[in-house]
Amino acid sequence: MTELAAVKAALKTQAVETPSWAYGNSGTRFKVFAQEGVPRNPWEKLDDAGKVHEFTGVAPTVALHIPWDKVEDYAALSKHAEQRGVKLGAINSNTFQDDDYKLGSVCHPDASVRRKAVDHLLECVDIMDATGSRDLKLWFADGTNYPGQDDIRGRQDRLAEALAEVYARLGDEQRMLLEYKFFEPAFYSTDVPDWGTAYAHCLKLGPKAQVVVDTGHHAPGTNIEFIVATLLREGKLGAFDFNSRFYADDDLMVGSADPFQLFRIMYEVVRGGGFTPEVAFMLDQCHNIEAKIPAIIRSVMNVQEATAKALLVDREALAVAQQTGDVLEANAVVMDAYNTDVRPLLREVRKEMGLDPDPMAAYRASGWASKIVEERVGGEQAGWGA
Ligand code: PSV
Ligand code: MN
Repeated sequence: MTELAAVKAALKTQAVETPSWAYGNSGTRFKVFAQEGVPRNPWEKLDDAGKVHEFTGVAPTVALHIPWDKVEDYAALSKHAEQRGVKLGAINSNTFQDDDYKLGSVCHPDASVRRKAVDHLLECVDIMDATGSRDLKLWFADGTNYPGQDDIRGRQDRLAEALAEVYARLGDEQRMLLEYKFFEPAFYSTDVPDWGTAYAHCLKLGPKAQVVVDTGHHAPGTNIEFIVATLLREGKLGAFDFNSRFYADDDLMVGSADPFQLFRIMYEVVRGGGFTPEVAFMLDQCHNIEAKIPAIIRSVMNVQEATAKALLVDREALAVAQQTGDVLEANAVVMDAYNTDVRPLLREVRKEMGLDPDPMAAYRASGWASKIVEERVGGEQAGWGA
């Protein structure tokens, strides 16, 4: 196989998981702007996710968020997804929206609140059994706002205990993905603030516990690709939550703020052998002011473009330059790949996959946007928190 054929073959295997919550209404703490045609339930979210996959060919799974996507019959939901060409993906837990969780969930000082939180996580594993999902994704809003508010170290013990109970409940093929975030909603201390804390917990738990890198969850200037390289080297990179940020956890379209960073991250993924199904490539975004489905299509395409560029890095030439200390040449090799216009290549890949080469135009021409505006009237639109 020529090198270009190998790059194309790799691109055809790409899988980007889209989040159910990105299809619903969302906003900031100031205002949620409703859009016409937004899904009213998990079934309609899957209808939209099916469209993203239909036009991109590389978004075959959809992450659910419990309880927002709770249904009576998960087998029926899985079937509904499959009829739309997609499958159910990671199950995201929610231990941050009940009054009980004011002082935390699994790290709460009160054992009865911890029990409630752990029971929710166990319920999520039950749902995984029903949906056939591999991954349980955990993000905790736990932390403190004031020095002295709680015992920072004691909270780590409570976290470890809760995670161990859930870990023990996982089936052979199931995994726990632990996500970190450096701040918010707690501002003084956060219980899983960084990759080191997540890694330490996952290491103790065992091989089924893996770290999630949410690209929006780092302080400005953080070298995220270094974290990716390190976690891959340690066999502990389980997943990405892709998005872009300008200031904080902005959850904007991945690749919109800093496509070069996304390329650098994807290069370390490729370099570290992480471009496999063992690493879940998920979006964690919200579309507050832009149309949701095309924004998700655009995001998937941005990931594809960064991946194509990462795959195009001439690694042999790079190794020679690095070995001989040719700093300028090494940097030039990386920049050559980054500066390549990969859009023609991706258009070819799509044609070979039987897709329209321009997913954005194909979606626009499909009439889906006006169909859902016409049909989805009445009922309550899904949104962040519902
Ligand atoms: C909150 O920061 C958050 O965006 C986390 O990144 C989770 O992955 C997501 O919500 C869904 O719970
Ligand atoms: Mn996330």
